[in-house]
Parts: sequence; C-alpha cells; structure tokens
Amino acid sequence: MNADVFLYFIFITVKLLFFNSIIDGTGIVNIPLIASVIGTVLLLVFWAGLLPRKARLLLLFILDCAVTFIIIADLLFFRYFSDVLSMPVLAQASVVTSVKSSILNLLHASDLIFAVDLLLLPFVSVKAGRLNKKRKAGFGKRIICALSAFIIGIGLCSYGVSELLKTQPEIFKSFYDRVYIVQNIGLLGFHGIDAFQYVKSMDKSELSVSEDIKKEIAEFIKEKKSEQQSSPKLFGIGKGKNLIVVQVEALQEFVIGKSIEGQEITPNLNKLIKSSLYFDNYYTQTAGGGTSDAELLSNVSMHPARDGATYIRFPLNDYYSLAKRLSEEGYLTSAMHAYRPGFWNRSVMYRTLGFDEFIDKEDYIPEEISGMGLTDKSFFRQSLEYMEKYKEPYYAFLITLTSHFPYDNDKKHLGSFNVGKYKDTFFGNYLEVIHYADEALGSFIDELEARGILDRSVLAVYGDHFGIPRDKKEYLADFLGLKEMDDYNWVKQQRVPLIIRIPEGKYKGTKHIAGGGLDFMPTILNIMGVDSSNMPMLGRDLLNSAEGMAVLRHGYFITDKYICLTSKGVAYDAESGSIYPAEKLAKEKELAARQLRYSDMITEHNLVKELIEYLKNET
Ligand code: GP9
Ligand code: MN
Repeated sequence: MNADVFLYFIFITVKLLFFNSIIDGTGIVNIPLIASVIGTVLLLVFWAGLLPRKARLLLLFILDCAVTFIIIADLLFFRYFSDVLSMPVLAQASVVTSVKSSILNLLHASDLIFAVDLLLLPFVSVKAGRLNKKRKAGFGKRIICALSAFIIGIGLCSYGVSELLKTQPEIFKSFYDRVYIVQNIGLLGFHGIDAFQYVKSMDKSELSVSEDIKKEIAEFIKEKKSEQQSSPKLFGIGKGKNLIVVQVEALQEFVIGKSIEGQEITPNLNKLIKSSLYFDNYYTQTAGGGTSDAELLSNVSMHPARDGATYIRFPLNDYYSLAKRLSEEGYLTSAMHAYRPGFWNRSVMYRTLGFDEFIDKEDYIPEEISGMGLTDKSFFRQSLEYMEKYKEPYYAFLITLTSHFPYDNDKKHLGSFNVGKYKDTFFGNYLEVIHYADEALGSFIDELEARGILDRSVLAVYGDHFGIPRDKKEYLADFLGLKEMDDYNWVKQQRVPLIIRIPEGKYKGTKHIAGGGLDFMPTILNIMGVDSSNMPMLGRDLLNSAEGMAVLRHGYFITDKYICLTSKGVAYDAESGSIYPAEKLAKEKELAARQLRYSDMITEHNLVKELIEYLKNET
C-alpha cells in the first residue's frame, strides 16, 4: 500500500473508532466492530492506490473530508436525537432544520479533533508521496495490493455483519436500533447498508398517485366514517378528562381471566375489566416495526409500512395524530418510555406525532433493572410523578418494557409466581413476566385511584403484539388445551386485550366486535368527545360500527363472523373454526386489499395533508 494511502487509512480508521467510543460512552473493545471499521475504510481507500500521485492525493483528501463531514453530522444529530442520521430522515430535510437551529449548542470545541488530520495530512502525505517515488511500485504490484485490500476489506466487513446478525438476526429488516448497528459495525458500514436498503425500497413504491386515486382514497375514508352513526353512541363520555394510555409489551389476550396452579395470571387486568369497556376480539396488526407499529396504529390509525417500520422509514411525514388532535383541544401530551430515545427512531417520531414531551430513559432513575431496562413498577412510579406535575387535561402515553421477549429476566425484582409444570420454560417465563407486568399495572391503577386521578381520566390499556412466537406455539396449544395449534387457532390467538375504563367505571361491558390497533384512535376520539370528521383514519369507531373487521398486515382478515387466510384461499367460521367457502368472502377480501393499498399510498406518498383538505371540503 502507498504510504499516503496508508496514512489516510490509519487516520480515518482512528476517527471512526473515536466516534464509536463517544456514542458508546464506554470505549471500545469490540473485535467485530474494529474489524468492520478497518474493513469499510479499506473498501473506501483501496482503489486510490491505483491512481497517479496527484489524483490519488486529491481523492484521499476528498474522501477524508467526506468521512469527517459524516462523522460531525452524525455527532450533532446524536447529541440532539440520541440517534444517528439515516437516509429516510435525510430525505425529509426538515429534520436537519431542527438540528441546524441549535447547531452552535451542539458543537463542542473538542470536535475539532476530527478535523486535525485534514490540516496535517495534505503536508504529510506529500512527504510520504516523495517517499513512494523513491521506491515506486509497478502498476502490476499496485493492482495486487489494491485487490488484496479489497478482499481483506470484504472479509472483515462480512465478519462484522455476521457477528451482529448472530445476536440480532432481524436488525437489517427494520433497522430498529441504528445506534446498535453503528456500535457493532461502525458508521460507514451502517450508512452503506442504510443507503442500499433505501434505494431498494424506492424501487417498490409506486411513482406517483393520480388525483383520481387520491379522491378514491378520501371517498373510502369517508364511506367508513358514514357507516358509523351520525349521532354516535357514547360520544364524549370522557370529555375533558385526561387520557392515560398504557401499551403493554407482548401482552396477549389468552392470559386474560386464566389461572394457573389456582392463581390468576392477570388479577389486576381482570379486575380492571370488571369496571371497563372490554374488547375481547381485538387483533394485533403490527408488522416489521414491532412495538413502534403498535404505537403507530393507535396514534394515527394507519397500517404499518409493508416493509420495515414506518417509524424508521417515514419519520417526517405529516400525520394527523391523536396527540395533535388532543393538543388542539388544549391537552398537554406526553410519551413515556424508559428506553433509549433513539430506539425505533422515537425521538424523531414523537416530535412528528406532536407530543409535547418525551420522557425517555435518561429522565428515569435506573433504580431497578430487569430484562431490557427499568422495571415496570419503577417506570409507573416515576411516570406518575411526571404526570402529577402536568396541567390537566393531559394525554399520557406509557409504553412498558419488562415483559419483553425472551422473558428470561433477572427475577430479583419480579417476585414469585408459581407457573407449575411450565417452570423454567420459555412459556413459564412469559407467564411470570406477564404476571409481573399485571402487578405493576395494578399498583399504578391503585395509585391513580388514591390520588384521585383515576376518575378524572379515561384509562386505556392494550397489548402491543404477540408474545409467543410461532415456533413456541405448542406451549400455547398445551396451555389452552387444544389438540393442535392449526392455522385457525393460531390466527385467533393473535388477539391482544383492549380495555378502556371510563371515569367511575361507567359504561362497562364486553364488546365482541372484531377490531384491531387501527380502530383505537377513532374509538377513543369518540369517547373523548372530539370531532374527527376531518381526520384521515383507516380504522373505525368500535362503539359505533355495526360490523367490525381487522385486516392484518400480510392480508389475512377477521370479520365478526369469519377468519380468512387470504393468501391460502382458506376461510373459517370465526366461532366454530369450521371451514367456510373463501369465495363467499370476495367482497371483504377486496375491501381488505384496498385498505392495505390505500394505507401504503398514504404513507409512501405522504398524502395526509391533502386528504385532510379533501375531507374538510366535503363536510
Ligand atoms: C423497546 C421496546 C421493544 O423500546 O419498545 O420493542 P419491540 O422489540 O417489542 O419492537
Ligand atoms: Mn413490543
């Protein structure tokens, strides 16, 4: 390798590793990371060795400037959003504007260190170039050298990526934790893969949406609204009250009302249900965005993106969210989640969704840790302290964490719960953490009651998505006493509970209408007594619809009477599980497909603003 190429290689590598040590907060002794960073820098500079001296020096300098620019940009973004930049964010330039306005506060004098080599290297490399001249290598030798660097670079990068995939096999599908990717394969590796994914996803989206199609989508939304009654039932039963929404990690419906070894698994949820509206036929409609998809469904009433996660891919779209609508009614809005703010791009997305505040990991005292982070009990305790300081009415959106996969938490803080024959199994661990999450929720509700907040609030609790993955379905069959966990049973088990408590436990009762996360927002807005006629929502108000329907992201759908596995061409009677001729559901199938297609168009083409205008003019 030429001496000048080598010098640039060393400096760029050191700078990138230094960047990593800043965002890691600890310093780096991560072999795959070091390998990946060396690999990516080799791939960046290897071919410079093939160029004549002047062109080579110029190119190396430009490459170094570019890397420095990327490092500084990411550093500033990280200080602002606790995250690194990515193509979907860059493509929607307004986020850069928000960082730009506070750029001076974000820059530290010590950041100059990243530019030192730019001042030094041009001189040093001229000297090094002279050295090269003396022992000038022939072109053939230089080709061999460059080729070796290329092969070593590819090898090191592949090693880093494969090590990362061993622990996080899904991470490149939705990019749920960008900082984690950078911590494991370095900044250049991350940006390379991010750019590749971005270009790939661009191919798939339709180029443009015609005015006619936009009208068609607006009509579809309007039709859905008009199916619901003109003077809706239970409108405003929570008017002016706080709205407290708790999204519980991995809580499925099948645990509700069930006991094991003579003890209820979720005694507190069961008790809450007795004084609440309870939707027992409510499906998770999440996809590649996991928890973030559940948040999206509830807060904007749109399907999650067909690939990856909407939170990651479309973080700066216009959304007419629950928080925005309630803000217009004078509510203070706050999202609370005791995890890294950059995870699922929340720090960016919560601003987009219009939350006034985001109480994140840094705002909680890490007094009790179990599983992924702060225990739910401590999370609720500390969140309540924040809530008490808010001016009422407020919308508090709390997302729990303890009951997160794979449920093998340190049990020190979980208490004991006898799960009988399932002890020390995956399923037993799940029941234990769910029991814990229920207990934490129970204490939270008691505290809300003791402080008089409960009856000044509408309290909604739901599960975000499944907790038992398909490869563990046998446990579920065993627990539910089913002979076989066939497709029918499996789809039926994709339900999560939705519980909505109206002050003083009024209007309680169980509703069997089919629904899902998409329906949360229209239902809750009706309860809060807020007009939503201009809001482009794809869900329906479950309290005012004659019939329900949950469309799952991959196209299966569930109506009040049938379950249809669309792609398999099979349908079942929802109640008995007996086969029903799928062709008789052609109309519903078409409706489900349209709904998904429209949702994708709205998201991929950022149509919300136009749809609002259309809906306004029509009403
Ligand atoms: C972490 C938590 C986990 O912030 O929300 O998300 P998940 O892995 O369930 O999507
Ligand atoms: Mn989750």
